[in-house]
Amino acid sequence: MGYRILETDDIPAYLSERGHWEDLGDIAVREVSDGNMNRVFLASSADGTRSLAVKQALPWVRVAGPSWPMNPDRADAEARAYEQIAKVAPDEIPAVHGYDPENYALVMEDMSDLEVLRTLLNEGESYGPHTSARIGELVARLSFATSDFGMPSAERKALIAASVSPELCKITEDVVLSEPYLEHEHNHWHEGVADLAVSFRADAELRTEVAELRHLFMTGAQALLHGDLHTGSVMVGTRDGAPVVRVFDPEFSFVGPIGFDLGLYWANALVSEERARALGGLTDHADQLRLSWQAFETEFRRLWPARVDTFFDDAYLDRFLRTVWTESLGYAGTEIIRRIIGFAHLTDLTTLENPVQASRRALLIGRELIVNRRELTDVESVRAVVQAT
Ligand code: SR1
Ligand code: MG
Repeated sequence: MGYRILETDDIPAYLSERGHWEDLGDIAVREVSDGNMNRVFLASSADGTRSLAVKQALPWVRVAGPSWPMNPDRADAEARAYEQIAKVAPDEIPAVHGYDPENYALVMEDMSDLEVLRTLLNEGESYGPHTSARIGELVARLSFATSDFGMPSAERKALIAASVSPELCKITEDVVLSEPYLEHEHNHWHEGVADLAVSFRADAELRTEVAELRHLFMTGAQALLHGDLHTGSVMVGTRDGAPVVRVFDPEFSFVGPIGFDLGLYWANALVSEERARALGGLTDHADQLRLSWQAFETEFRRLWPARVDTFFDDAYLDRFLRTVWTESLGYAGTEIIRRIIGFAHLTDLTTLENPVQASRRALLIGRELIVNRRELTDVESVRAVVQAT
């Protein structure tokens, strides 16, 4: 039949054809698309006992429309990433009930009982003690298992080849790692930060550091990444009295530098902190970089002795983790900056009545994280940057 773009009314028959739903008299569907790229539908039975999510990749960037074409095979990357993450952190991703490569559609667990982390934070809620630790642990498990430390060399070469994702990587290379530092039609910003946008474009030191991070993103095939691990890619809540953290939307997944995932998470935490500061509602924001890094490092070190060979010894582990830390800070800086003067902005700031002070602070913190990342050797030094800004 070929690729067809699904509308709300198509979902019942689609789920039935794919063997996911029997009683077509008892299904209600609504579209809940929210991200920049794809469409998402929720199907549920009248009594609420059954529900499923259908996510389909469109042949364009959803928020831009057909004027920005995009290969829908990014859904293949997402399905592959879920398969890999399921091997090491099955409880931290949604259950995938089926992938339809002809229609680039995933049928998944309905997570509408959970909340998007960004939404909660924007409402003034705290992270709680589990969220960032679970994120750090997930990144450690996925990155260790798909690195040369945790996977046989030939298997890893096959993973790298299977995970090549040129179009999605190009988006990141452009909208995250170059356009904000160039004149580009995608860029926009609040007039209150216009001077910083101009000065960042003329900032030779900053541009050279971003060039290094961009080049590493293009060449540093360390491990399979989520690829877009911001607070809008995380859902949190409670089920049966236990905290639940689910990471979703890994369509930007590819084999890249481990620090990219941590860096994106940290950037979004830091921007959220600036929102909370602007509103006078700071909660546990200042703890999140530490909690996620400690969990990442602890888990990576725990996994290490099981797989280490005589060449990758403990001294090399220390060196490797220091490098991941430094690169994570750099990527955090690029993510902050692109979310304020690039294409895709954050509701953390755009929904503030007056976003100028928070945006300016975030931009300056972002620049510091990039330019001085090698000197910021621990969590306290990063906190000192935030406090000194
Ligand atoms: C054109 S897409 C811009 C952004 O949306 C996605 O969610 C990624 O963050 C990407 O960089
Ligand atoms: Mg997304």
